[in-house]
This record gives sequence, structure tokens and C-alpha cells, in this order.
Amino acid sequence: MSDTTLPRNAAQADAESGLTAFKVRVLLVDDQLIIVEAVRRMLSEQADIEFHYVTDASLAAQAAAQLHPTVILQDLVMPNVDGFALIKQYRDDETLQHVPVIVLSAKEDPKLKAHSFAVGANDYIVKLPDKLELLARVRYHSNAHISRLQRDQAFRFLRESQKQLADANIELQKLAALDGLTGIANRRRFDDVMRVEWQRGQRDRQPLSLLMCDVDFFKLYNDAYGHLSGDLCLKKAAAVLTEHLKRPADLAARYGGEEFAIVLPDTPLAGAILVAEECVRHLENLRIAHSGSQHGVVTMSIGVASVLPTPESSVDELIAAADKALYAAKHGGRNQVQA
Ligand code: GH3
Ligand code: MG
Ligand code: MG
Ligand code: MG
Repeated sequence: MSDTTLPRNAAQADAESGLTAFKVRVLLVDDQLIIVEAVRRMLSEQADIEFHYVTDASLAAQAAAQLHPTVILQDLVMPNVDGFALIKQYRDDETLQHVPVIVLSAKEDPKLKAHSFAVGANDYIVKLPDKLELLARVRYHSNAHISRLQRDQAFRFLRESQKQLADANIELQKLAALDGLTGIANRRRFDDVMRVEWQRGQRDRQPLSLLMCDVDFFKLYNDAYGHLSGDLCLKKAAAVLTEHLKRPADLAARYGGEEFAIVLPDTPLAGAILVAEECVRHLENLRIAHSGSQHGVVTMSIGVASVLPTPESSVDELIAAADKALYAAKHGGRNQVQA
């Protein structure tokens, strides 16, 4: 087993810290302890430099992957393992391929130098170098690598932030279309959907139906049971309306106060009246006590209108027609549908 100083959790610590404060972290791979000691002495007084080493070259790649060094000092001649092969191995490893490698060679030999660079080394020093030179080269290569890591980290952070912002925007848009009390579509969404469905109906020559729904004697309900009970009652009415929608394109919206609207694209009058009847009966059958109503329970009235959208007609006319039918339902005794 080789003599090493590897902290097992160095990579983990980096990953957990979020935005990392990078340190110069040197990994020396050399089989000779005397060299290890000499290099250690040269680097030991530097507060910003962390020194690690491995003397068993067969463990070098694994050690480097664990440690995330900012620079590797690499011996060339070691028992069993060729330093050049090791450098190639680093370059083939996704996590190590960008880590600068300084060859620490016994020989001043142009061929060895050339080959070192050819297999992917970043620098070449002859052992033992002067302390000042070693420090300068270690710092130079480490700083370049740290800049790269910081840039990668900043890009990742930016990408993640952009994604979060986009997600938040989608959520905001959804929220902006919803009524705060009942959770169904709000007036703004109703207006948007009406405009779109009007155009679609014109293009496809399909009828567009609108239901205007209004809770009966709701002012009296508030007076008798209080506003909080009134709010709860509106939530129940909204739930009743959404329950009777049959197609994905159908929309129930809170039009305002205790009034709701239902948009039914591609639906003729007869079909729309059926949906309205179901809603009126359903709310009545909930039997929510209402002392101020002649029915004794909460009810609603619905006016229904349907048109074949044309360039000559308008959304406002459809709304006015449904309003008029609603007025008739109120005057006809409430708790009913008129068209
Ligand atoms: P009608 O049968 O003719 O529709 O009588 P109404 O009392 O329901 O009609 P009116 O328009 O006079 O009263 C509507 C009431 O709805 C008055 C208002 O206080 C109440 N209201 C509107 N919005 C809300 C709300 O968000 N919560 C509660 N609790 N009440 C609301
Ligand atoms: Mg050696
Ligand atoms: Mg009203
Ligand atoms: Mg009302």
C-alpha cells in the first residue's frame, strides 16, 4: 500500500459547499519519498497551497479523481508504471482531462520534453527545481485551472438561475389567470378565452355558447351567515360548475362577485342548456341552508346564449344575450335556466 495523504471526502466537500472557494491543491505522483519530502518542504510554508502525494503510481489516477487537484506534479520513471501512460490516462478521464500536469523529470532531455507535451502535459521541470521556480509554475497552472473551474461554475449557476426564472414565470402566468378565492379561471382568463374561441368558432363555423350564472339572493346569504360562509359558498358553487364541464376546451370562470361564466366552444344551444340545467340542479341538491331564499337552500340562476360567430357580430353581443337570459331566469323565479 502506498503512503498517501488523501482526504477521502475532498470532492464531496467541494460539491456540498455550493459556490466553491477554490484552493491550490497539489498532487505529487512520485515513487521516491526523498523527492516527496523535498517538494513538501518547498510548498509547506505556503498557506494557500494544500499538498498531497502518492508514491504508488498505480493509485495515481484514482487518487487524482478523488482529490480534484488544481495541478498534478508527475514523475516519469516509476516502478511498473510509465509516467506518459499515466498522463494519457488523466487526459482520457472526464474529471481529470483539464487538470494541468507538470512533469517532474530527472532529465533535461528535449525528446522527453517533446513527448511529455505530446501526451498532454502542460509543463516540464527538471528535478529538483529551485523553490521559487516550482512555486511560480504551480501557482501559474493552478490559477489557470481555478479560473476555468470558476467560469464553468458561473455558467452552471447562470443556466440554473435562468431555468428557475423560466419556471417561476410559468407559475406566475398560471397564477395570474386564476381567481384567488375559488381557484378557477378569473375574468382576465375568461376574456382571453372568449376572444380566442370566438375566432376559432368563426374559422371552423362552429357555434359558441355562453352561460352566465348568478347565485340567488346572495346578499341575504352574506347578511344571514356572514362573509366567510359566503366565501365558502362561492367556492362550492365554483366546484359545481367545473364538475359539469365535459371537454378540455370548456372553461368555467369567476366573472365577478357571485357571478360565474361558462364558455362552451363548438356547442349548440341545446347542449349548453343541458349543462346549465345540470349545474342548477347540482347546486340545489347540495342543500346549503339559506334562510333568505324561498327555496330554503342556496340556488343559482343561469342565462344561456349561443351564436355562430361572424365578423359582423361580437363577443359583447353574446355576453349581452346571456345576461338578458339570466335576467329572465331571475324574474322567472330564480333557481332555473333561461335561454
Ligand atoms: P339576486 O338573486 O338578484 O342575484 O340577488 P343577490 O343578492 O345575489 O344580488 P346582489 O347583486 O344584490 O348581491 C350580490 C352579493 O354578492 C353582494 C356582495 O356582497 C356579494 N359578494 C360579491 N362578491 C363576494 C365575495 O367574494 N364573497 C362574499 N362573501 N360575497 C360576495
Ligand atoms: Mg521515479
Ligand atoms: Mg349578481
Ligand atoms: Mg346574485
